[in-house]
Amino acid sequence: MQQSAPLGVAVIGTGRMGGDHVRRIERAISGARVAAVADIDEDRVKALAAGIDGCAAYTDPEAALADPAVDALLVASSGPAHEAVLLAALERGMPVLCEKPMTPESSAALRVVEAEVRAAERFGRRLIQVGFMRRYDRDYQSLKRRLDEGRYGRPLMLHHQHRNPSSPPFFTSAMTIQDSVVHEIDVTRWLLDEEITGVRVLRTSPSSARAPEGLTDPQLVLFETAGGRLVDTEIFVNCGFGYQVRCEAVCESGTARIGDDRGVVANLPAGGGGAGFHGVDVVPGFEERFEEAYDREVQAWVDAVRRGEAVGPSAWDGYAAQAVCEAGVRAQGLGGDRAAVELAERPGLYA
Ligand code: ISE
Repeated sequence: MQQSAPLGVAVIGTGRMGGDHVRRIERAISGARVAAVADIDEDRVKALAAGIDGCAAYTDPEAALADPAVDALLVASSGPAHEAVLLAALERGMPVLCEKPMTPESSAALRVVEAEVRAAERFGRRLIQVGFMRRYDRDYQSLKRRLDEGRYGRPLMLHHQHRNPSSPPFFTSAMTIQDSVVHEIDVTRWLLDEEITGVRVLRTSPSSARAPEGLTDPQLVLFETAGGRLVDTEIFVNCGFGYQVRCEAVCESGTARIGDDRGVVANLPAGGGGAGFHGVDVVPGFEERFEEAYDREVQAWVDAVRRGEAVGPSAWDGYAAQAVCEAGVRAQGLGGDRAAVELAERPGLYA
């Protein structure tokens, strides 16, 4: 049954992504309001709450959960902080939209899956949606539709390119897998509808001079899937020129590619002699590239929660992605050798 009052959402973690979600719920989402915000940075959280009618500020996420005006959580704090808040929410039967990675370690993700299975026995449904927002992007959705329709025949390979203009100062080589390639991991599992069974990572030698000391960049991450398909991802988090995400499916009777048909197609005069340049604009960051997908993701979550349902990427998807990440991080140390993905048995809740 549809809830009539707007859904009171507590946003946990109000940094770059959390702040963006607060603005999104306030300006672009119907049927929900920001009832509380929580962040360890007290000044930031108080300043944010002061600008929103009826919004409480907390430094302790669990205090936000206990606020009677809060019906649901949007978790955007740092990955290692997710497990505690997810377990507390499951204990209360509170629906959550949790930013990726659900938890950085697959053991923690599996604990969340197990707690959700127990909670589902009490509350009758799944409660967690993981923020793999590319599934809400129009281009990815239309690629998925075409592959599902079999328009090009059986998919055999995927080629992904994932480029960021620069990496934040705290970024590590492991985070290139856990924080960046995790999107390609989810998209691969979703587009091909099967699990990833092995990962290899190859690197250039040396890394790009743009990469900070100690960060391996770019890397080529190769997946094999349960059905024997091959997937490669170029991850380049200091490419310097902008934010670019592409995906090409190579199928038995054709190929389909997304990631170039957005923005303005430009012609530029020749730089120094000879031919001009013809190409498309490249957006500066992921907020611009995926703005609409974030809106659709959060709206789908709000609508489902108000109907008393759970939709979208599940805690199982969050766990499976982290298990692949773990193999990926191991593979980074194997000089191109294969690291097997270890996956627990999928509980019936996620069939
Ligand atoms: C960031 O957290 C994202 O989710 C972006 O989509 C990705 O491109 C970036 O590499 C991540 O750090």
